[in-house]
Parts: sequence; structure tokens; C-alpha cells
Amino acid sequence: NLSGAVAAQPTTFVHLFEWSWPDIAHECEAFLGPNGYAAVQVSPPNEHIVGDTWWTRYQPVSYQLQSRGGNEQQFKDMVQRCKQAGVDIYVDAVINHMAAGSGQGVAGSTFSYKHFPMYSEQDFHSTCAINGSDYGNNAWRVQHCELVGLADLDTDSTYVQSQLSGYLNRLVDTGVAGFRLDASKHMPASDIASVLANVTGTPFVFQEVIDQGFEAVGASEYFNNGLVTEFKYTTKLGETFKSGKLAWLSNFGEPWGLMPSDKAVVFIDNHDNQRGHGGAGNVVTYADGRLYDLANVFMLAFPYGYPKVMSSFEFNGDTDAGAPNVPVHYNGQLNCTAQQWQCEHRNPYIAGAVAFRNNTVGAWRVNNWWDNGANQIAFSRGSEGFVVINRESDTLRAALQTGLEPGVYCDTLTGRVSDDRSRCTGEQLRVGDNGFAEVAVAPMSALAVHHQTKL
Ligand code: LM2
Ligand code: CA
Repeated sequence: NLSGAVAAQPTTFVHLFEWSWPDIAHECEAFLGPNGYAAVQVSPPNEHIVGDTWWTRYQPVSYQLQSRGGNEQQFKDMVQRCKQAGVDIYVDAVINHMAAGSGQGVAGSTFSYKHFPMYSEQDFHSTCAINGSDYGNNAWRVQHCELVGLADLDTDSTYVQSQLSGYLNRLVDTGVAGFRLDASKHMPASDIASVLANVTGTPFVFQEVIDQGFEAVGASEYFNNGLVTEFKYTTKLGETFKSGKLAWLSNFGEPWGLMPSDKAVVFIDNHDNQRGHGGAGNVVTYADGRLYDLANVFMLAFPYGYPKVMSSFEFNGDTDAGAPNVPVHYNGQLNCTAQQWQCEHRNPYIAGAVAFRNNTVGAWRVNNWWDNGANQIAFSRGSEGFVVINRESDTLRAALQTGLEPGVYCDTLTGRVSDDRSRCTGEQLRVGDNGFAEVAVAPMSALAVHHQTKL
């Protein structure tokens, strides 16, 4: 019976993009809970337009809990079963706009432009389109005009605000623990504050604001409402891993112009930028193979922000393509394969690094930074953990200070410790009396040990 991955304290969440509610419930029990994931970001649960592309989910038709993810009963069952497994649910709340054009929703509601079951013309801003140049110089238009033709709600109106807080409250009542507020940059921060003021309890909130700098609407405007997505993290880390030097990363975070760590939701890629949507940059994705695992190991080992692990599906270059038709869990089978669900969150390096983060929260600092001036790095987290990343084609061999107590440790990226702590299923690291270890890490590989993996 091998364990060792269970969280001491949760620190990481995962976006199970386009997973159904039954699949998510199953995954909470089978993998996320036991492996210390704190929460799941789920795709929008409300009624959306009919269609096969993934992005139909971002065109709301009503706030009924009926969507491609499943029905209301399945949604509630998922929330309860995940909670039982120690995993929170964060709902992706699409509240800036309603669907474009006219048509039908997946629960049978019909709509026409600015006419929905609970809204009519007066509940929307007067029609104008956001132009590319508005992002740099016209905050008013970014927030009051239409994003890609989506009918823009008058989020300043008390009626609209009551509909939105009513929707969020119904979700809180089912046990939902938090929200991703979609397209937050397109709503004044004060409108979001008014909506949240009428939401019961204190749900976790993070706002999607794409701010790479030089924006008319800045990420910091939203700090009073909760956390904010830090897209500069994604871009800068992606560039560094793809074409820079990992040696640069010793002071990654605020010194690089990033927002305060306690405000930042960070990620290597997201559902938009991995497929060139949402003003994508040069990001690292599952398609980059081992490089992606190494970037995630860095994100999870480094003390900055609240990390989100992306869990994707293969889209074969079709950036509109919907998810595989097959469930993730089917007939006792797990459909995580190259052509289907990617299940990045199950990669041993990524899941192992979640365990590392969970077990090093007590030492929220970087010590003993070492690099070779290029793409081999190592650092410790106080005396709680030590990580080595080798993004080069040569084996990394060095005697490095680990900051750890002497002993033999089990690498959490490749192995697990047996309950009696006598055995390790993966690589081992021997730390000597002076805290130094002779490290040997293969090309495009990493190693991470923490105090709970001491044999
Ligand atoms: C988001 N965050 O602020 C989401 O992360 C992003 O995925 C959403 O866009 C966007 N905001 C709106 O919620 C996606 C997708 C778009 C898609 C929209 C609406 O990236 O391509 O737009 O959802 O479904 C699609 C078409 C677009 C069309 C629009 C309206 O791609 O060409 O515009 O629908 O019919 C005329
Ligand atoms: Ca708006």
C-alpha cells in the first residue's frame, strides 16, 4: 500500500475543461482528493447555445443548471461527492454577456438578440463593438461595448445585478466554493463588487483579466474583489522555458513586474491561449511534451501565486473543436490518451509536484538557489523541500546544498513512499550530514523531494 501524496494543506486547483459532471465526480474520488488537489474549475454549468464547438459554453441563454456538462441533479451530485473527497468546485461564471444573435439553448429556451428568459433590451448596454485599439486606450468601450458580438449586459443596473447575484447564490446553495468570473476586464470592478456584495458566504473569487501591461483596464483595479489571473506569469514563464534561460528565474514574481503573489492565479496555459484564442502568447502546452511537465514542476515548486493546472483535450489544430465524445471514465476504462482527453493533471511529474507544493507551504521562500548559468536550476524551500530542474540535453551532475536534514529521500515526481516509510517506488536522493547531495538528473528531467518523503 503506497501513499505519500496526500495533501498536508491544499494549494493547487485544476481546470477540468469540458469534463462532464459525472466524470468530475468520479475524478474527485479516484484521483483529485487522494492526490491533494484543492479544487476543480468546471466549465460553465448554465444553459448555453446549442452547438458542437467548446465555446458554446461562453454564450449563456439562461441560468438554468442544464448544460453539456450535465443536468442540475448531476451537478449537485458532483458538488457533494467532490466535497466528500475534500475537493472544492469553482464555477466558471459567465456574467458579462449573453449569447450573440438568436437561436436556442440546450435546455430548450429560445432567444433573440437582447431577449432572453430573464432579460430584455433595457438590460443591455447600447450596441457598439470593442475594437482592438480600445484595449489600449478606451476603458469605457472595453467595458460597455460588445466582446466578439456577445450581447453586453448592463452590469450597472440593479435588476441585472440581482439576476447575477441570484445565480451565484443558487450555486453557493448547492455547495459551490468559488467562482472564476469570466471576462472580468469587460465589467467595471465596482459592478462586480456590487454583485458580490449580495452573494452569501465568502466564496473564493478569481477574476479573469488579461493584462499583459499597457491596458486601459488594469488587473490591479480588481484586487478588492478577490484574486486575478496573472497572464504575465504565463507569458514570461512560457518565453523563458521555450527560448530563455531558467537561470533567470531566481527572482521570478513581483520583481518581474507581476502582481502581488497573494492576488495572483497562475497557470502555464489556459483553455484560450493553448489554442490561440483570447490574445494568446507563446505559451507552453501539453503539445510540448516534457517541456510542459518541467514548466509545471517549476510553477508548483516555486512560491508564487495560486496555481491552476490545465487539463485539456486533443484538438488536432482545430481551435473550435469540441471535446471527445467518449467520457473520460467509461466501463472501468480511463480515456486519457494522445487523441482524447490529455489528463495533464495525472502526469506523474505534475501530480507529484502538487504533493511537493502541499508539503512545503510552511516554507514560503526560495533558499539555496543554484544554476549553471543556463538551463539547469535547483532551489530549496527552507528545510521542507528541494527541487532540481534540468532543461538541457546533458545530465545535470553537481553537489548541491538541499537545506534538508540528512537522510534518504524519495523523489515525489517519480515515486511514492510506502506507508511504513521503508520503500520508495522511484528515484532516491541521499542527503549527507552537511545538507549536501550528489545530484544526478537526466536531460529534460526533474527531481523533487520534501520532508514527508524521507525514508
Ligand atoms: C473569456 N474570457 O474572458 C473566455 O475565456 C473565452 O473563452 C470566451 O471566448 C470569451 N471570454 C467570452 O466569454 C470564447 C471563444 C470565442 C467565442 C466566445 C463565445 O474564445 O471564440 O466566440 O467564447 O462563444 C464565438 C466565435 C466568434 C463570434 C462569437 C459570437 O468564435 O467569432 O463572434 O462566438 O457569435 C462574432
Ligand atoms: Ca461589459
